[in-house]
Amino acid sequence: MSDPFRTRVFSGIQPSGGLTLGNYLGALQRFVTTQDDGTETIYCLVDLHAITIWQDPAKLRHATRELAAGFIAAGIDPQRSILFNQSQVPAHAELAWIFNCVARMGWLSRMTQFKDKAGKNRENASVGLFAYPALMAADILAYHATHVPVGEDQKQHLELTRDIAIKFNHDYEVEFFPVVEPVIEGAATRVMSLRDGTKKMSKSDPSDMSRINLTDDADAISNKIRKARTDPEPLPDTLDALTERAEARNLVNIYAGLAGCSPADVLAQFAGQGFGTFKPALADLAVARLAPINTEMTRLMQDVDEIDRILADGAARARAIAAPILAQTHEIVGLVQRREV
Ligand code: AQP
Repeated sequence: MSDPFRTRVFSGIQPSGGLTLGNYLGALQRFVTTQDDGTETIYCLVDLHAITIWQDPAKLRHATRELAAGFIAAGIDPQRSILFNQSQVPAHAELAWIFNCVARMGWLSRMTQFKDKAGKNRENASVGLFAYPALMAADILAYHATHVPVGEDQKQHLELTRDIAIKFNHDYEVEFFPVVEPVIEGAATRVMSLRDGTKKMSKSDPSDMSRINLTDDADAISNKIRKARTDPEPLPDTLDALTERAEARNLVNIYAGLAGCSPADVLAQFAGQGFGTFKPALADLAVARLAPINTEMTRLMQDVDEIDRILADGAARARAIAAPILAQTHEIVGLVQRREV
């Protein structure tokens, strides 16, 4: 298909807890550089996704505002980017319904995130958790977004977004929805738990020691890095030698992500040194990068009305883009709409 769509970046993060270092390195840090490149950027706090697993209402409201504060503290400018929470723009849920009718049960059944989050008791998982990727496709395609920066874990969902766009275009004989490009880049596209190098660092992991939160203070960050699981060997001088050392590899990748260099550069600097040297260096770097964000988040959270005003303004701008795309979708599908007379 020819590419008639202008470059527009969309991405989101769930307010299902506080921001982690994984969210920061895998997503947020890159959201800022994309905005600063001058690309049109739309960033969404995906609260409708968060409730696919039960959330305490007061905590959800707090987490949504804190997430907005985290975006702004990390460098998202709500004038240059559109920043809003998903539930304020009805087009997401409306388009998701249409995509529920395009996506196939078999496609959704293969999603590893559903399998992981539903666990053994799938019969008891919410229908929303199963349909999550169709809502994610709607988030993106409601804006005709062309590029989606995400961490490695979202790759499969983005492939499904592409499949939905292709099937919709095919079934209705149109070239209406763009086939989006995932943007998975950088040294830390998959930050792992500090307690288990085979598990993703996650905001909903029951162990707080498994992750660094953007709200952690300097002491907490240093303590978590000091206690991070590692092995007794010194750091090697090649990446290949880290293949079987998941925890060591993770800390090297985190260092590279925070320093803006490659894991090979990190090894060039620290090869032959043990974790007694490397961990304090990593802790200093993490504190230097994250403490200013933490301070700014705390300041922003003192004016919740201002955060709500920013989200309402972003939502109005988002609705203005999504509404005509949804109306055209209705027209293509054959849903009769009220006409102006
Ligand atoms: N560990 C990670 N490493 C790199 N990137 C990550 N992302 C999440 N965890 C890591 C990226 O952050 C963005 C937002 O993710 P999300 O909040 O929508 O959902 P998630 O991927 O399910 O993140 P969490 O922290 O694991 O949340 P919970 O625990 O609620 O499921 C995405 O771009 C994601 O790739």
